[in-house]
Amino acid sequence: MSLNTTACREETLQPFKLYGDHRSGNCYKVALLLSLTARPFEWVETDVMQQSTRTTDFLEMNPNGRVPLLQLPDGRFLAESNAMLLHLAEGRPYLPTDVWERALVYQWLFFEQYSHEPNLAVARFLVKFLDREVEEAERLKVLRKQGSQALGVMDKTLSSSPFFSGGRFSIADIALYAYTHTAEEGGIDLSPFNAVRQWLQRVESVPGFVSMAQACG
Ligand SMILES: N[C@@H](CCC(=O)N[C@@H](CS)C(=O)NCC(=O)O)C(=O)O
Repeated sequence: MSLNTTACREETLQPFKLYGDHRSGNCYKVALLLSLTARPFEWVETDVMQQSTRTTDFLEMNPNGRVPLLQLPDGRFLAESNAMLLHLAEGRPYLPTDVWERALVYQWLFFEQYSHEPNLAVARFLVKFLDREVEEAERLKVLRKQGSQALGVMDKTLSSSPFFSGGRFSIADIALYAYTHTAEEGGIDLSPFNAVRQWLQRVESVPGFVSMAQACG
């Protein structure tokens, strides 16, 4: 059996399984890339509000108790959304082969997890899903300030480049799109960030792009 046949069997006969909550940007990142790369996958809705990621069965699959969780066609599990993006983009146009451009992808993936998502995603979660605008006012003030700073960093880069690495759409854009397009749901104003708003539209125009509602579920 040729290698190509093996790869084909893995991807067509045994679909990926993605455990995710349909409201989560981290889960959306992975569903979007699976769609863009035309891989069939089974979505397993895992409600974080119901603590479905903290059951004994789920912790068996991911001891960190979080979604997304990707089950590969061979049965192995992979946690962390950006690790999934890197794995699924290997050999695809969404991960540059040039070492510098690839380094820039890593730079933005780490930025997303340290400076961006912890502010934008948490602000959105507190406001939209926990309805704690009043109780968490002080915390939200800090999250919004830091979230706006992250958007400022993105805006500076995007004012001289259409995408984050090598002038081409990559998984860095997927990772950052996920919680940038929902920033205002957490009370973070996108209007000062012209280049970011134009980039959001560019991402949405990428061939094969699917929205969060279309991708997750
Ligand atoms: N760094 C992780 C973050 C994952 C994460 O925070 N997942 C949230 C949903 S967006 C979750 O599962 N929360 C449920 C919980 O903590 O119990 C990633 O990028 O995958």
